Amino acid sequence: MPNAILSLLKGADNFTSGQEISRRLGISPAAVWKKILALRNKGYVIEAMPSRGYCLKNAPDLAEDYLLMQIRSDFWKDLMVRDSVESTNDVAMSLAAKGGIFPGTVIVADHQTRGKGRLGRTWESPAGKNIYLSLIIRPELEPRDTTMLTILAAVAGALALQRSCNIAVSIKWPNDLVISDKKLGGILTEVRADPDRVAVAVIGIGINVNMNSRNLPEAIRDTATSVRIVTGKNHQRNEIIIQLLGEFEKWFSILKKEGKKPLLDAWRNNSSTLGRKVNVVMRDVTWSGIAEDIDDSGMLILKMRSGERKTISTGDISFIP
Ligand code: BT5
Repeated sequence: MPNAILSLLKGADNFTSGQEISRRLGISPAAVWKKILALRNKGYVIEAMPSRGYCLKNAPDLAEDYLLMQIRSDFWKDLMVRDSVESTNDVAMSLAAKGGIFPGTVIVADHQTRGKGRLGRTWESPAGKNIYLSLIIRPELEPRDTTMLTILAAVAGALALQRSCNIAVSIKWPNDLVISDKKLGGILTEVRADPDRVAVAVIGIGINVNMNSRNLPEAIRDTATSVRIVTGKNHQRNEIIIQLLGEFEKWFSILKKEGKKPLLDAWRNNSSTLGRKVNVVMRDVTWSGIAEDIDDSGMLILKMRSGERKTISTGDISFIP
């Protein structure tokens, strides 16, 4: 449930008097003051002036009640922010497996102790800096179309970052968000599927937001970047998450109503991969060629030197200079 007093202050252009808040919420002025103090304890900056009342000046950069207040849609049903978890994907999957959790739930964490990438790799997840979140959805897709969810999340992530931080993020096939070929975000989609339908999908998205070069863990110092490193300033994680959820909802609805083409085109328009010479490694096999396109299921079409085309379902790309 959105915090009522926060919604009131956020909706006001300027100061709101204590009396007005008391009246609107049906509580005493002393109770209003108590709630203001509770919000301040959570890191909200609320100015209080005896003659004018209260004014919200600033919010913590990652806050559950702020996010709940901003998400006004029927698509997103619930959102929780946790201080520290092993992996938001694991939390989401186990909640979904227990039932009683709605599709449309978002799990966000400030820190992950066992953040994971594909194939059992580690996702570096230091506290207080970045976005780690998992979306629980019931996508009504056939299992073979699961890749579309990764495509969708990548498009939503790239557009959200372009809009909220004004940076030139692009998508590296299959699941990376990059700037100048350095990785700034990754997506890990996991599903529980019946034979003909995806029963539940958990889409995990990690975005490096406020890490600076000194905070970059040793393991990724040469290959990774963050929004802060690119823009030189800190960004509100709340605002990026709100944009991301908005873009995800929008593209999900386009996928349902208009089919895959608009989404695949949006992916192509934001791709850093297409048209470039690449090596694609899949387990112990490497293919080289030009990354020509993606097909209708999001697989990479590689044009090899022989002229032959190969369709690749997953792998890791490196660019050939
Ligand atoms: C991914 O895997 O890129 C998927 C990352 C998904 C992370 C999110 S966070 C929320 C949710 N909960 C989770 O536990 N996971 C998801 P992959 O393509 O396999 O890339 C992993 C590789 O990226 C690692 O082997 C490192 O080389 C590199 N890497 C690890 N942490 C990174 C980081 N923070 N930034 C950039 N690169 C990183």
